[in-house]
Amino acid sequence: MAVMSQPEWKPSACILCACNCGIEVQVEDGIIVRVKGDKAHPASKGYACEKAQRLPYYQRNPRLLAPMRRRPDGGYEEVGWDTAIREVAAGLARVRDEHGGSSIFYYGGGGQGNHLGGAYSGALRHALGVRFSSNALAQEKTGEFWVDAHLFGHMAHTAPDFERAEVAVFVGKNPWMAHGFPHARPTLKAIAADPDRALVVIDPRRSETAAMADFHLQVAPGKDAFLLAALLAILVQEDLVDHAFLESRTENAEAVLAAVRDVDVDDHCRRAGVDAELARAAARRIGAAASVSILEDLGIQQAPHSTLSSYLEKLLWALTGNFARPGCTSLHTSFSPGGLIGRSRESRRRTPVTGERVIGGMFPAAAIPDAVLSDDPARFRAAIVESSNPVHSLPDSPRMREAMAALEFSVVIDITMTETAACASYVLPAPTQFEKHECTFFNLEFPNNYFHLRHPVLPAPDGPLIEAELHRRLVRELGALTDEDVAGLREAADAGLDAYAAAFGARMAERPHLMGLATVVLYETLGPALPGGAAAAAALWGSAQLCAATYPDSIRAAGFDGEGTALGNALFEAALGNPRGITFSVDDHDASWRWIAQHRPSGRLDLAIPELLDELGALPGEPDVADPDFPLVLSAGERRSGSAMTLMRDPEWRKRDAEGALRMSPADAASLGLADGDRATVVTARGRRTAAVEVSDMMRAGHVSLPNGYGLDFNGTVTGIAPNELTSGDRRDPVAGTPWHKTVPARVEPAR
Ligand SMILES: Nc1nc2c(c(=O)[nH]1)N[C@H]1C(S)=C(S)[C@@H](COP(=O)(O)OP(=O)(O)OC[C@H]3O[C@@H](n4cnc5c(=O)[nH]c(N)nc54)[C@H](O)[C@@H]3O)O[C@H]1N2
Ligand SMILES: Nc1nc2c(c(=O)[nH]1)N[C@H]1C(S)=C(S)[C@@H](COP(=O)(O)OP(=O)(O)OC[C@H]3O[C@@H](n4cnc5c(=O)[nH]c(N)nc54)[C@H](O)[C@@H]3O)O[C@H]1N2
Ligand code: SF4
Ligand SMILES: [Mo]
Repeated sequence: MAVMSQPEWKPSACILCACNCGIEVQVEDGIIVRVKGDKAHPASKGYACEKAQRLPYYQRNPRLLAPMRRRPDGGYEEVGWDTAIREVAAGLARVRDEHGGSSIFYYGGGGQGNHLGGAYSGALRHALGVRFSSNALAQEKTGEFWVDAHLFGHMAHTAPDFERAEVAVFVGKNPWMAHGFPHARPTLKAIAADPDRALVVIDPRRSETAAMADFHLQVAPGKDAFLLAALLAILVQEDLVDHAFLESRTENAEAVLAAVRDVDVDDHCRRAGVDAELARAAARRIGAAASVSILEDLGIQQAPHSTLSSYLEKLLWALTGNFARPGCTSLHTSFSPGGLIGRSRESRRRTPVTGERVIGGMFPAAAIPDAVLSDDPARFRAAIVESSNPVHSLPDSPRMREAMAALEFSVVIDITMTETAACASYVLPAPTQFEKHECTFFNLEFPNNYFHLRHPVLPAPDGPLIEAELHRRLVRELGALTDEDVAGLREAADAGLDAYAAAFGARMAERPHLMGLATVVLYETLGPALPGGAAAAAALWGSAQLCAATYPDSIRAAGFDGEGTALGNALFEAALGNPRGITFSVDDHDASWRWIAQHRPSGRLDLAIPELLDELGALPGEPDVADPDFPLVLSAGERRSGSAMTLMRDPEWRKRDAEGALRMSPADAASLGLADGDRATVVTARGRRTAAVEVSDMMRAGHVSLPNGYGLDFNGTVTGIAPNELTSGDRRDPVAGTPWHKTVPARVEPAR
């Protein structure tokens, strides 16, 4: 017999973190057997971390193959699609008719599960008059977005440039484990190995990244605002600020300088638990560098003063002029302006019931249970959840389950029976990200930016429906879209994209109410004309047009020709024709200034945010409260090599740390009489859970940690601790509502 030939390598992507690396997979007997980085991907160029190797476990999650309807006894029964669509549409319509569209909330739509499907949910939301939507970003990044919106005059997003930065600063971020910027590990190694460059890490834990650092500022958990204020004060007091930059490129710098000039550095460092001389040395290194890039993440975004800390982090690069130059922070383009990230405006709306800010159109996620479990007539009464697992990922899982139970109607769209699905009235199954056309919407890079339309690498099983089709059917069932609305558009699509663009534009002008249903209109009319069964890619035509209208010069610089809709068509065709991804925009370092000038007449950064400067000024008066019942700080949800949100349910995917150990310092272990491998119970105001102890030099005394993404049900068995059984939603940021998962007051008791 001839030597068996290897199955072909098929291009796809890993979206387990925001890097969205290009990968290649080999499929045997319907199973993904091998995964490697795709050298032909324009951004990742072959890079992929070990987590991508575990993606076969995602594909092997227990699957839902038919819609599920909850029975009165709490169990589920399979129903046919016609029944499911009819009853889900009727259930949602009933709540809307009785209480209005604002009583239905939408959660999810894409993140680490999939990206493209959520684009179609906009049409369903429009058909129902849904006013409040949210997703995981509203429990991590909204405070940062709000600060950026102020600095830049619009809700822009920034990209660091660690590959070229002389000094790299990570604030509450562990890129060795969590990645979050391209080629993270080789880049960290290169910086650490170069005596002319420096790595500064602010983390209470000696994380894998901190262990490589030149300056590890081992801050007391939750005290970053004190430390960041001290670093800024050192820069101002020692005159290490970039006066020319402040003079020519910013407004209201004086208010900021005045606010930080008087900060008592020694006292703030003491409160932050960091040696003041080490802080001074780090600030001097930042002040002296030719280029500095800074990245913040959950360590400050899910801790007290989170929005203030984001602001102070940004002032570090702003006061030192490390912006819009090689090696520094820049703004970047987006393939989906107005999508998940990159909404252009801050919403002026407030949440019902609690009256909190809705930032970037996103309802503060931690406030969802409050908005359900209330007598307020404006409360939420129904939910649509898509590719997200809020019962597991929002603070206070017990209360979130209570909220789900209190809803009059709920529907979950997922590939598997999640903790959230198990609370819903209906569950609608979708194929996995490898069984359909998918894409990467985390286009976060600069000066080149990338987009990847992923082609299916496996056939979808019978039963599940792609999200586009599912939303289309619901929209049709609701009667929001008629045959007359779309008449002739299908034929126009067959005549080519130019003809389609003209016909689509004319129809929208004639019937403006269709704009809100645009993605489903595209799917129904342009979708069938797309090659290779790529109907689900139709919504991307809209993204490509919006992208071309927003960044025409950047797109032309990437090699696309045309004006207006022709440029958008060229971009769309390139995306369709390149299953390994495209470079869709190329910019120079002045681009950030041009984008700022589009939103702010002065063309400058506005540095002063009065509300946050007030919060900064009040720091010294903040009492250090210690609750004797809960003397430790629990970081609930650390990224380890065995965390991947709730994307892989079979615990076997973790080769080590299968249960997710409770990490604690040798000092705490000694005082509690615990040794490595002993079992201990973590107790918080919300709950108690038991785990094995890992005594670790990584931990600071008083700080204990549990990993994220554990505690999942797999065929009836739960392995490890679901972190949000221990957290509470009322501990959240006053500006953005981001919950303080990283600093949960806790105690640990030896378990027998
Ligand atoms: N392996 C893996 N990688 C992932 C993910 C995953 O599930 N698994 N998820 C992805 C997602 S969705 C995200 S948002 C990112 C998150 O990426 P990161 O934010 O980097 O991940 P975390 O480990 O949650 O938190 C980062 C660090 O914050 C530190 N920290 C805890 N408390 C404090 C504090 O009070 N102050 C400071 N300064 N630091 C503190 C922790 O010790 C930790 O090292 O990771 C992405 N990458
Ligand atoms: N305590 C604590 N809580 C946290 C965090 C923490 O550090 N600590 N981190 C927070 C952060 S940063 C994040 S990003 C969130 C993440 O929280 P979520 O977004 O709620 O969680 P995921 O597990 O990413 O949910 C993805 C869902 O998509 C489903 N899915 C996978 N593929 C598809 C598909 O193709 N179609 C559909 N429709 N569904 C699909 C998966 O089965 C899964 O249910 O968690 C947050 N929660
Ligand atoms: S860096 Fe992120 S996107 Fe790339 S392979 Fe690792 S987890 Fe996947
Ligand atoms: Mo996240």
